[in-house]
Amino acid sequence: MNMAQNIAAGLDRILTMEVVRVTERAAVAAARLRGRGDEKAADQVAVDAMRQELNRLAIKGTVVIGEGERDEAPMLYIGEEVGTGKGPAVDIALDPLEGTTICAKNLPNALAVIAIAEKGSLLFAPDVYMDKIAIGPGYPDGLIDIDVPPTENLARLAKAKGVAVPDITACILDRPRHARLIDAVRATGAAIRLIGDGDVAGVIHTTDPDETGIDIYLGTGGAPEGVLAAAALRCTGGQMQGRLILDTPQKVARAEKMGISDPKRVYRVQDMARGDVLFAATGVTDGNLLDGVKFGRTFITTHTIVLRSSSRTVREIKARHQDLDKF
Ligand code: VTB
Repeated sequence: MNMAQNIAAGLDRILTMEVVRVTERAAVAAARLRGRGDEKAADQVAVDAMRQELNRLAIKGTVVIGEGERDEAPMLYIGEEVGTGKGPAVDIALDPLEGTTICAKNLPNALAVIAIAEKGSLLFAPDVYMDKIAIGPGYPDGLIDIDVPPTENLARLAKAKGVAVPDITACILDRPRHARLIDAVRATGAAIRLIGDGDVAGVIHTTDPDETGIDIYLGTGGAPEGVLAAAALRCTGGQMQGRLILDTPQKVARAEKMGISDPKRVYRVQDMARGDVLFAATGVTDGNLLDGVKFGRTFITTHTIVLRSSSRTVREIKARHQDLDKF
């Protein structure tokens, strides 16, 4: 494919650079409220900041994964139109502050996150739980399977990596609902990185185990977070499977209204994020892959990762912001 075709086929590549400002700005706003114990306030400033910057982008964007339904979220609600309106029609999944509690407690891996994709190419997921399993790139397709026991997935992964199971580290959200999963993983001798929140980061961490120390993500978290993580994996490579937990008739009905006819369907990365996808995340607090925002006396630094599926380029952007008034 030559470059002209490449551009015609996907998103305008200028967006790859432009999108950085969106997560940077949200991250800086949230970081000002790090460690203040006020999750709501941190989330609110991140939402405001992200929305302002998003509305400067030359796109005709629709939020497909956002802060919630219109009646519960005044800003960045599902269905909200964002951008200048003069530009390509795109779908947007976002989380201005992924890990509000992490930010409020000033713990690692809070992120400002966005994914922009060609219209119609992101899974329109209801805000329910999703069972998830993910590993990084470089393994044969189908190595992991959400329908086999975690011990089997760990054994398969260890074998493919050429290590013993106790050399594998799994990332799991620290929740009572994961007690049995945690016991099962521990019984194999594998290590667990228990995280308080932030499973978008947890999944992304599997893509670079040498850096993060995490080989596999297991457990249930939010479905919207699942789609965001899948968007990242579409760009970096890696495998993920997710299944919505639709355990009440109401949830099944809600999902059906969003176009989901098979409540038990297993979604792979490419089912959750198709077409050309851009993904950006800026660290709010220090983390395994990204540094948090640093407030210097005369400048602010931010650390962002920007990914694009069609070129599979991974960019890290460390920015020094000297015009402090812009935030
Ligand atoms: C995860 C995590 C989020 O929600 O998806 C989790 O990534 C799942 O919900 O940061 P519960 O908190 O109910 O377990 C968050 O913790 C918060 O959105």
